Order: sequence, then C-alpha cells, then structure tokens
Amino acid sequence: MGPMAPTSARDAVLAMARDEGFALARIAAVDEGEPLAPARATALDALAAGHLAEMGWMTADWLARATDPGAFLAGARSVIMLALPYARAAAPPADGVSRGRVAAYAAGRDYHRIFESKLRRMARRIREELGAAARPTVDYGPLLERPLASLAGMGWFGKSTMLLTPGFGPWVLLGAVATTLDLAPDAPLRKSCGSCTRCIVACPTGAISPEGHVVDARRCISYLTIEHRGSIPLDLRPLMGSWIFGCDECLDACPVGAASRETHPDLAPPSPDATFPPLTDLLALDEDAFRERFRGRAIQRAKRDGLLRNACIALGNTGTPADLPALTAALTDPSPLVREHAAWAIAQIEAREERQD
Ligand code: B12
Ligand code: SF4
Ligand code: SF4
Repeated sequence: MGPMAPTSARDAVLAMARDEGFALARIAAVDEGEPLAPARATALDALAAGHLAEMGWMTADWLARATDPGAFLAGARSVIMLALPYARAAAPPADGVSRGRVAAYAAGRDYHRIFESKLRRMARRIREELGAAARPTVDYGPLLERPLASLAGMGWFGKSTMLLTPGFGPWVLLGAVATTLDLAPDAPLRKSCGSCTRCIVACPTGAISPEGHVVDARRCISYLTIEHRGSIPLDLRPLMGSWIFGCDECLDACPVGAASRETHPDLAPPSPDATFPPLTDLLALDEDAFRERFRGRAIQRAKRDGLLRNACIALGNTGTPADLPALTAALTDPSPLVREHAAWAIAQIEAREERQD
C-alpha cells in the first residue's frame, strides 16, 4: 500500500476524533512557512508587558517552542485540533448558605485526564493504522492551542481572548494531536466580534484591555484564584465576588453560543455543590480532607491553602454574620496565608454589618 492521499488520511483521522466523542475536529497545516509567527510575536509582547504575571514556566523560550509544532514533534506537518463543549453553570441553590463559585470547566472531572486518554488513543491509532508519528497535548503541554485552533478554522479570537466557536461560543476546551501526516487542512473562519464589547464591560477587575484581545493575568480572577501563590492584592479582593476557582464572567457575557447547553457527560458537575460549594465547609478542610474531596478534580491545582484563601475572600465579599464562627476558627489555621485572609474577611463582614445598622 502506498502513502495515503491527504483526503483519505483526513477522513480517517476525523473518524477517529468522532470515535472519541470530540464535538469539533479541525486540521491546521503547519508544514509551510511559520503560520504561528504572529501568535509568537503577540505572546512575547504579552510576556514583555508583564501580562503573563508569575506563570514562571512561560518563558520566552517556552513561548517560542509553544508556537513551533516542529519543536513539539519532529517533522510535524499537521495539527489536529479537538474540542469538547461544556455548559455554563445553572443558578445556585437558593438556601441562604454562603456559597463560592467554581468556573464551569472545573466543576466536573479534571478535563486534562479526560482529554489525555482520548488524545493518547488517537495518537496510538495514527501510529498503528496510518503509520505516521503523532504526539498529543492538552493545556499545559508546550503548544499554544488558541492560535492553532484559529488557524484550523475552529473559531476566532474573541476580544476576551477566548476562542469563539460558531456553535458553542467560548464554551469549549481544547486539545491537540500533532502528526507527520500531510492532512488536507481546514480554512480559517472570516469572523470577528464586530462592535460588541460585552466581555470588556463585564470583567469585574478590568483585566481585558479597552480595545480587547489582551488579558492582563495579574488582574484576572482566573489567574489569581488558580495560579497565584501567596497573598491576593488588597485592591483586587473586593472585585472578586464569590469566585473561588477560575472565573466565567467574560464567557457568561458573550452572546456567541449563549444558547448552547451541550456538555460532554464527563465534564458535567456531579452536584450543585460542586459548582457552588458552601464556603464554611471549605474552611474546615485540612490537607488530607482537601485531597480526598478534590481527588481527580482540576481544583487540586489551587492547593489547599490557596483554595481556603479564596474561600475567605468570597466570604469577605458575600458572607454574613452566620459565617463569622468559621472565619474566627480560621484565624488559628496552620497557614499564615489563610489566617491573613480570614482576618480580612471578618473585617469586611463587620464593616458591612455596621453600614447596615
Ligand atoms: C496561560 C493560560 C491562561 C492564563 C492567561 C490567559 C490569557 N488570556 O492570557 C489564565 C490563568 C489567566 C487563564 C485563564 C483562563 N483560561 Co486559560 N490557558 C492558558 C494556556 C495554558 C496558555 C495560553 C496563553 O499562553 N496565553 C497567553 C496569550 C498571550 O496567548 P493565547 O491566549 O494563546 O492568545 C493568543 C491568541 O489569542 C492571539 N490573539 C489574541 N488576540 C488576537 C487578535 C488578533 C486579531 C490576532 C490575529 C491574534 C490574537 O495571540 C495570542 C498570543 O499568541 C492555555 C492552554 C494552551 N496551551 O494554549 C489555556 C486556555 C487558553 N485557557 C482556557 C480556559 C478555558 C480559560 C478560562 C476560561 C478558565 C476559567 N473559566 O477560569 C480563563 C479565561 C480567561 C481569559 N479571558 O482568557 C482554554 C480556552 C478555550 C477557549 N475556548 O478559548 C485553554 C485553551 C485551555 C484548554 N486546553 O482548553 N488561562
Ligand atoms: S476570566 Fe474573569 S477576570 Fe479574567 S478576563 Fe475573564 S472576566 Fe476578567
Ligand atoms: S462578549 Fe462580544 S466582544 Fe467579547 S468575546 Fe464575546 S462577542 Fe467578542
């Protein structure tokens, strides 16, 4: 059998993506020129401007490799971009309990695990059935996924910096398989946000630049609650509302795909408490209880002290006097970070009560 024609290899790969349940699969050609050179320039500008905050692994060298599929897989000619949709959160239980909010992508099982097994199986089939090299990656791996997905025509760059897909808007998670196969590529979409500015207006911390397309991670609640270690700047705390892991405000505000409620079953939250956890319950978690409760969930990334720090801020912003005993107990938490944020939260709740008297 001779080498497969680009079209039939493409059909074979797309059939594999369907077998794995991916809702979207598009192909970017990366063998000619440097299609990701503009994305590399933008990313290096973001790094130089400090917009990537303290995500230490995102060095200039990492960004250069992350925009070079040939460095990711020797001889890469195509990158297959794959997406799973997930639904925005339903309303929180109306029971008067002070609840935090977890970004919808993180309320179900850890999506990295879900993607990893699907992408690995696809890469193995490409090697075994099509006789070509293939290497998968999701999120933390060294490839910038949004520029690749845009090149593959899966969506366009929203002003929120989210990749907006025609059917699901920003509500998709991405993964990729790079391969040495020469696959017939998809064309980029000719779409844009037009005059819409809803995400920019909706962002609680002003993290999106006034013209859009640039997010300053130093102000982004998603960064602050997930990636940032240590104390949260005082001026940002009151703007963080009840978010304790990630933030969906710029996604919730987006009209594109706003009607979609499609969720891959593995990404669906197991209960309302997974999306809206009672905040004082979180303050009671020690290291072991934290690990047990969030086993297999993306929330592990915030670490125990980080999540309790976030819960204190959410209580400071939305809590009531009923939450004061749990916060007072947190003043003796083993972590100085938690103690400091608990003290801040108590002062916030007391000041709110005084204003209401
Ligand atoms: C670092 C990172 C973050 C950082 C920084 C995000 C940022 N906006 O810079 C933080 C922690 C803040 C973050 C937050 C979130 N993230 Co994040 N994140 C990443 C990660 C690991 C790298 C992205 C990155 O390097 N950003 C730095 C900028 C400079 O690069 P970029 O975002 O890729 O943007 C490029 C393009 O947008 C392009 N570009 C931008 N505007 C324009 C305009 C024009 C005209 C052109 C031509 C190009 C262009 O240039 C940029 C540089 O190359 C990717 C996974 C990956 N490997 O790619 C996930 C990823 C981007 N994140 C994702 C998600 C889901 C989120 C959150 C929604 C999670 C949440 N609910 O809390 C938020 C959304 C915040 C937001 N508005 O972006 C998804 C996005 C899916 C999608 N539909 O877009 C990804 C792809 C992970 C995944 N595998 O699904 N994230
Ligand atoms: S995730 Fe939240 S804080 Fe970050 S840019 Fe979007 S709305 Fe702003
Ligand atoms: S809210 Fe409007 S401007 Fe922002 S990403 Fe969505 S369509 Fe674009």
